[in-house]
Amino acid sequence: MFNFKWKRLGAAAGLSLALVAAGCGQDEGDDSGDGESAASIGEATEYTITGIEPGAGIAQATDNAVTEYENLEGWEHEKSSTAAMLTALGDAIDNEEPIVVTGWSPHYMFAQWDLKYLEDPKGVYGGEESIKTIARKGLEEEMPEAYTILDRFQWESSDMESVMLSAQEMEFEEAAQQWVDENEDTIAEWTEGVASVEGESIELALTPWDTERASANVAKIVLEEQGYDVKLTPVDPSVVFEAIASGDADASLAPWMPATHGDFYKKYEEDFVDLGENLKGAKIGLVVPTYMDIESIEDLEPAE
Ligand code: PBE
Repeated sequence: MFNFKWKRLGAAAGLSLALVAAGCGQDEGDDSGDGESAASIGEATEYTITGIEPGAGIAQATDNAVTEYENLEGWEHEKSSTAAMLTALGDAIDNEEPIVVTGWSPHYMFAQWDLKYLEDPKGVYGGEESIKTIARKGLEEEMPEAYTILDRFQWESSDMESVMLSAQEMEFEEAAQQWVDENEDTIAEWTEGVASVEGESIELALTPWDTERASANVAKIVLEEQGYDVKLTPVDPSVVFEAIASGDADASLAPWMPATHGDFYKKYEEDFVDLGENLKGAKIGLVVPTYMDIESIEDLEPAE
């Protein structure tokens, strides 16, 4: 899925990962590999899933997972921030220690490290997720030009990833501008036959993750080129839906469906317009380094 090379943490980390991968399947369980057995994963992680911001859809899903999987009895879902989760993941990998995190794609974590999703036989995290565009009722009639562009906004994971990658080294605004400049044909399709406007204000709600910073900043530039005055408002997922449903914000490209934000979606379903997918092939779940010798959430052992 990731067809670019993400900057590595360092050659040493890359090398040790390669060695671990090469050693896979040999001498299992008789040396440092002990850390990989299911029972000691629980002990080594203190029966903790390293999560992200409490308002995230994936945080809600993970609370559900801890309740629904009997083998997660006694496990704690520790919520903090995406940055803290990524630091903990990087540190664990540097030390080849076990760690279980809440992860999602598109995200550079999969390009930076060798990671795998744990199988989710109960389907708590859904299967394949899409990112959707929603608008407030009345937007189509009041701002048909913006509505048409937002309705046509569709891109691939690789597009979103390229903005996210550039944004590691520059502001999201700049990274989005770069993508817009390199994808004139796509933008031309989105804007074909759409009239320009004169400084009409439009507000897009987004969630505070890089995936949505990428899409919102691209939408902002395209709408600005059309003559709009665009405001981006980052809020928690629940507030995104609330803001669109109440008409406080005009549209959002942030909802992950059907699993991640399904509860919020259902709650406000009658009060917004669904413009369909803007990106397919997203995913959320529990993620571990590939050197860990488990494949499924059900392989984790209950706390004693
Ligand atoms: N995420 C990224 C968000 C949506 C985008 C998966 C961390 C969430 O869980 O709400």
